[in-house]
Amino acid sequence: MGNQELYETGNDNRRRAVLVGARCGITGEEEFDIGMEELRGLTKACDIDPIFTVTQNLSSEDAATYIGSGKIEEIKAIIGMYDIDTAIFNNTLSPSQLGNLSKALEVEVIDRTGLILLIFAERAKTREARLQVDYAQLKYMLPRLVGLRANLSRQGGTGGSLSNKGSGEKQIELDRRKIEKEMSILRRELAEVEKTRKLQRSRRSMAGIPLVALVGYTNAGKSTLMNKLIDTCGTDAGQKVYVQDMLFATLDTTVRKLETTTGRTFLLSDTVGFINDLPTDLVNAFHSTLEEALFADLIIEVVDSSDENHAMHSEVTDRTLSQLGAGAIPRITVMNKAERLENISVPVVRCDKIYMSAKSGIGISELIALIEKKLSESLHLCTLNIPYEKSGIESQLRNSSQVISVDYEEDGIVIKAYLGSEDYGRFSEYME
Ligand SMILES: Nc1nc2c(ncn2[C@@H]2O[C@H](COP(=O)(O)OP(=O)(O)OP(=O)(O)O)[C@@H](O)[C@H]2O)c(=O)[nH]1
Ligand SMILES: [Mg+2]
Repeated sequence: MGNQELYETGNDNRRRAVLVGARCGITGEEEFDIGMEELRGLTKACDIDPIFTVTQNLSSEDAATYIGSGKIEEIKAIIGMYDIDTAIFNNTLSPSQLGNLSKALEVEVIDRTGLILLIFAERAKTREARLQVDYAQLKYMLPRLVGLRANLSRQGGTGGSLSNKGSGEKQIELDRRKIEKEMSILRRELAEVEKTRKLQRSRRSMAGIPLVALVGYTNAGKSTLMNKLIDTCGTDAGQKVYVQDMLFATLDTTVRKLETTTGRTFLLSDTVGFINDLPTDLVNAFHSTLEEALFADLIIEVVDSSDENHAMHSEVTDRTLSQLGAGAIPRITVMNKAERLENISVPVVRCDKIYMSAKSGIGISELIALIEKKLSESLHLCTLNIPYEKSGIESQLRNSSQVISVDYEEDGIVIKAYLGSEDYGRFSEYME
């Protein structure tokens, strides 16, 4: 059983791919279709033209080649007919399946994990992201050296495969031991970078400025919203982030300081988006980047409300946040791109959910009001009266809270400040 679909004739200069998906056992039909559509998006994000798609229903996967021998012949015919140079599988292939398929199909074979790694390798810019991607690539390559080498020799060392791109180009010639050595060096460097990130984080929390983290499915509009918020209340003009209609436009974490018209300051972070079936190795590799959400005082979940699969996207976001241990952090849900919805005239605020349009800026002031409201729920605006003999508390508060005003009165120092829960408990005896 199965079917085929021709997409487009493709661009002459780009690589041309046949996309292959096998629906095995429990996967529902709808979920499978969404997965295949996403694979197309990932392929394009990698600058490869998806020319043809082949799908198949399987009761169980073939241990040697995942799909059966009949299907292999069918795909080989398509490859010949449409001048295709790459076969991209939506399934995760075992090292031997990858090697066998590469031999049988006589084109480069990439699976979903390999494809996401290629995109990440292309986009990673900061040192931390580069180290994380390099590490994940080596880990992926290690058990697949034979299959990947077959890919490489076929291409004569040119093209844009995992096996010969960026760090991969050198690594494929190295033997297993060399790769392992490289991985241990990267692990050490990553540990250093993570230490720096932790230090930055603790400095930020010492400064008492709350952190608001943008999270959500890839392409939902997080970076667009970040830029709109920077436009509206940024303290450093001109420091915009990258926006693109493609999956995984953002891989690095950016943090900006914002100040609202009412004088509330907060830090806003934009980071890598989530996707269904994000390979575990990548979640692990990007843990320190994704962890940014874990230390947030408030999470803004950005959803592309115009995407018919937005409910599934939200589920994935929820699941990923819980896995990271960030499930209980207060949250605002931004139903973005809502100008595309017919039955809603933006903006609409419903409790902690807002229907808005980050691109046009409609709803931005309502969102800022919502952020201020949620932040003040987690922070307490207090007036404290500190006796002069305890004046050390003033500098403690300046370090750990957001101080609004300080007045030196006759009977003590009167301080107005937003206190986090910890300080709120610690200094409650001085509250008026
Ligand atoms: N129609 C419409 N498009 C939007 C809106 N917000 C963002 N977009 C578009 O959606 C696409 C993705 O936007 P990004 O801001 O890059 O999305 P992201 O969530 O940062 O994506 P990744 O970094 O890839 O995870 C871009 O083409 C934006 O122009 C909106 O409110 N309405
Ligand atoms: Mg982005």
